Parts: sequence; C-alpha cells; structure tokens
Amino acid sequence: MTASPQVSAGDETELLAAFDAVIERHERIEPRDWMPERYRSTLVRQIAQHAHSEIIGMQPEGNWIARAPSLRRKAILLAKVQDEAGHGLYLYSACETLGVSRDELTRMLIEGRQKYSSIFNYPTLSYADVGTIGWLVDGAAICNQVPLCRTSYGPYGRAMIRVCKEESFHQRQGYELLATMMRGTDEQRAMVQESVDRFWWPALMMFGPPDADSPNTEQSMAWGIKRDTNDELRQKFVDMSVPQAKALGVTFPDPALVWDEDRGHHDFGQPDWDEFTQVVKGGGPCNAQRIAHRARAWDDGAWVREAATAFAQADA
Ligand code: BYC
Repeated sequence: MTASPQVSAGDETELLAAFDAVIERHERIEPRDWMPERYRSTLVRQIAQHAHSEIIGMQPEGNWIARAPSLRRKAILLAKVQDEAGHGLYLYSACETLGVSRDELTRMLIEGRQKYSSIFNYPTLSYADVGTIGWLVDGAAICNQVPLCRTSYGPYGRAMIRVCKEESFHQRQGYELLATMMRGTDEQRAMVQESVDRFWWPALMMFGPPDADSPNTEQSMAWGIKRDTNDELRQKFVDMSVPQAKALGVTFPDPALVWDEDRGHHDFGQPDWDEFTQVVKGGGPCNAQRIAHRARAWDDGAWVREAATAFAQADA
C-alpha cells in the first residue's frame, strides 16, 4: 500500500523508520507494505522500462524467425523470442502490484513517456546478429539482472530469478551459434566479426550512463533497488566477455582494451555517449520502427483483450 492521505505526519515518520529498517536489514518490501512515494515511482519507472525492453526486444530477433537457416535454429530462436514475451509479462505483473495497469504502461511506452533499452534501436542485418545478441546482449542482461534477484522489492526480485535462468540459456545458444559459424567458412567468420563490431559499443551502453552522469544510481543503491552501479556492472561485463571472445576467435573494436595488472581488471574505452543520448531520446536507427510496430501489435490485439474481458465477466 502506498502513502495514503489519511496518514498523519507522526505516523509517516514511524512508517518511514520501519521501511528504512527493512532496507537496512536487506529484507524485502512487499506490495502491501508502506513505502515512500518516490521508492514506488522509481520502481515503476525501472520495472516498466525493463518490461518494455523485453517486449520491444522481441522485434530485432523476431525479424529472423522466418529466415532461420535450419529447422533447429528456427526452433531455438522461436523459443527464445517467446521467452522474452514471458519475461515482459512477469515484469508487467510485478509493476501492476505497484498500482499501475498494463494498459497504462503500454500507453506510456507508445506515447514515448517511458523508455526501453537503447540496444533494441539497432538493426539486425545478418543471422550472425542472432548469435551476437544472445552472447553479448543477453550476456549484458545477465550481468545486470543477477544482482536484481536481490533487489529490495519482492515481486521484482522473484521475477528476476526465472528471467535469469532463461537468459542463461539465451546466452549459451548465442555463443553456440557464433562458435558454429566460426568453424565454418571465411565468409561466415567475417559475418561474425562484423556483427560483433556493430554490437560491442551498444552492448556497453546497456548498463546506462557513467556513474558520474547517472541521476538515479545513488538513491536506487541506497534503497537496495540496484545492488551495483552502472560502471561496476559494465566492468564486470567487459572482464567476463574478453576471454569468451578469445575462445571464439573474435576481437572487440576497442584499441584501449587491455588487461590492467594493478587493478586486476581490463581497461577499456568509452562508448560514444552522445550517440547513447540520441538513441535514448528517440533518434536511433530503429526507434520509430520499433514503436510503430508495437503500436500496431497493440491495436491488432484489441479484440483479444475485449473477448477475454467479456469472457471473464460472463463467467463471474
Ligand atoms: N537504454 O540514472 P540512470 C533483455 C535511462 S531486456 C535506455 O543510470 P537507472 C533482452 C534511465 O532510464 C533487459 N535508457 O538510470 C530482451 C534514466 O532515464 P529516466 C533490459 C537508459 O534506472 C530481448 C537515464 O537514462 N534490462 O535482456 O538508475 C532480447 C539515466 O540513467 C539506458 C533492464 O531494463 C539504456 N541502456 O539505471 C534480448 C534492466 N540506461 O528513466 C535481451 C533493468 C539508462 O530517469 N534496469 N537509461 O528518464 C536497470 O538496471 C536500470 O534501469 C539501468 C539504468 C541500469 C538500465
């Protein structure tokens, strides 16, 4: 339950102290617990953005389902894209526990009042992109989402557990696809490298702006919504990906990428943050196409929602 107008200032101080104590003990806030309005709105913003990313994220890979090179690849890709739909649904349900309906959330996405991950505004130009998305995009998602299993809001953390298990399969299928192509012809190897070159920097942008330019990180860390900062997770992703690239036989397009013995981490260059800002503001290569497709799918599905509502009412 959120702060109600009947709660007096004295009560609110007590409620806030109880809330802070739960956060301090790393326990969970549940939907019926009192919570500060800003905690609730921050969660709605992040969970909705996360849900929208899963649903919009079906499009770049969905683009290749009808052109998969074999029945096996098609079955894998279909299953993966359907999993993403499932992730969106768990996350919309988690968001609904905060008092906002899925209809409202979808409207906010379509009207540009809520965001989705920048990564899905880039096109998928070859089948190698299906592998690269699995390896790097789902890989980045895992880095970001495993700590979210311990987020302070119960329904979000519980949704993340299943999402992470499925993302783990997604990453492996991507890596396996790329490894298969790397054992193929020179042309296939070149396709993989070209795809990795296009996706590397956008994958690093998935973690959000540098900590110094991230307006939300400090408060979200204090509330236990985020467990690591954007830069910490980006570093973890780079450290994890470099040996995988080596095993695969591809390189990343970053001359500054070197192992730093003293830090025990890789040093790396910065993505083009102006490009990131442009993409987040709606000016990426595929923003308009992604939203137009989502709006069309929402309109096309109106009869299903109406029929389901009528059926539920008839049954009641
Ligand atoms: N793209 O203060 P910051 C998947 C926004 S899908 C767009 O650091 P925060 C998959 C940010 O919202 C997985 N916008 O924010 C699916 C904020 O703007 P607002 C998607 C971004 O929230 C299909 C502003 O920039 N994962 O795996 O503390 C196929 C300042 O940022 C981005 C999630 O959604 C971005 N990359 O931290 C394959 C993870 N980065 O809202 C795979 C959940 C930042 O104030 N989300 N912005 O107007 C999070 O962990 C956090 O929200 C973020 C950003 C780390 C992304």
